[in-house]
Amino acid sequence: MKIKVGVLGATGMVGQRFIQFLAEHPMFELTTLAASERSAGKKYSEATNWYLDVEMPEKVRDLIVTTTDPKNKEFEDVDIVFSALPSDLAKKLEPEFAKEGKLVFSNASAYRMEEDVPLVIPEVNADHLELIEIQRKKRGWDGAIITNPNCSTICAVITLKPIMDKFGLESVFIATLQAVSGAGYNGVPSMAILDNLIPYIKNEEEKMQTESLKLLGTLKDGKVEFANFKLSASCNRVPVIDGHTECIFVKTKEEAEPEEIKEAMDKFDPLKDLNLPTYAKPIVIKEESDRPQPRLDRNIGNGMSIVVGRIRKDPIFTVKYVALEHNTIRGAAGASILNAEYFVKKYL
Ligand code: 11C
Repeated sequence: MKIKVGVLGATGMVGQRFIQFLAEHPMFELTTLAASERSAGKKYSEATNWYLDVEMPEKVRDLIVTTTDPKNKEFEDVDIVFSALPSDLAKKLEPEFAKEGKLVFSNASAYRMEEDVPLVIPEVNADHLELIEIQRKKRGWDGAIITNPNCSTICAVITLKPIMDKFGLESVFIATLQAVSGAGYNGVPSMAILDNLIPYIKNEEEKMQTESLKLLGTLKDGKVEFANFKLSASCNRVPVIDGHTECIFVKTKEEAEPEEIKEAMDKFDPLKDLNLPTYAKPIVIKEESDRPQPRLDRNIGNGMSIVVGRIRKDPIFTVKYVALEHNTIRGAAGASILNAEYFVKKYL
């Protein structure tokens, strides 16, 4: 039997991506869509301004949107909620759902760095899910909050993991070129940045610098020991609709040739035998010297693969390369759904 699921923040950009992937899902039945008071009581098709490049699934058009109150009858049979709430609302509401026994798979940043909250990319640190038991005991919840990282963090960390495992990491520098959809619902109209670049994204560099070290850290005695290498990020908004590009410079502990790095990335496919519906090969390598490009490559693996190109020697670091991620799929809704699929397969 399918597990009943709901989406919090269903009318926003990431909420819509959740719906795209959950409307027809082999493990989950999407029954409940929640948003603000303004949308509640309306049919979903009337409550939302559908922004995506795919059609609104027929199944959700007539669903009546409810409010984000876990006591609403629409949440009665729901076991999992996916949260696309803005961070301030997530801070307040996600614990209310966890208290009511729901598993909250959250894309919000509110709880990512709390000691007892798993911050997970299943290909990288699935074992951190064990923190849930500590969280439940400490907070007295029947449910739990499980988070996925910021989109630009996911892109970098997936490519860094196979390098770290094989050669060790000493220092990493990342310059990002981030799509306007990362800025949320108002991002697309903000193509007013055409012919421009904004060299600042609030809190983004800090998130990349802290979340990456938690993700690549080791779980020991119920705590995450953060990874011990230096990471510096410089984040920029560019006039691309979907698809974050990152120029990544890596100094490894042991010597490594670009071909060896490429091989390690290409072989990295840790969950392939689990048959998770949203899983795709985590890293796809492009050989052409002008790839990856957002328009050509962001939908590879249904938007779930990180596309890497231009792996080459660097005169200061060991290697440098370019990575591309569909930021609202692999970097947000898809990441959260993959966490839930993994959790259900492993623990339920
Ligand atoms: C951006 N990375 O592109 C941000 C959006 O912490 O999940 C995602 C923010 C987050 O502006």
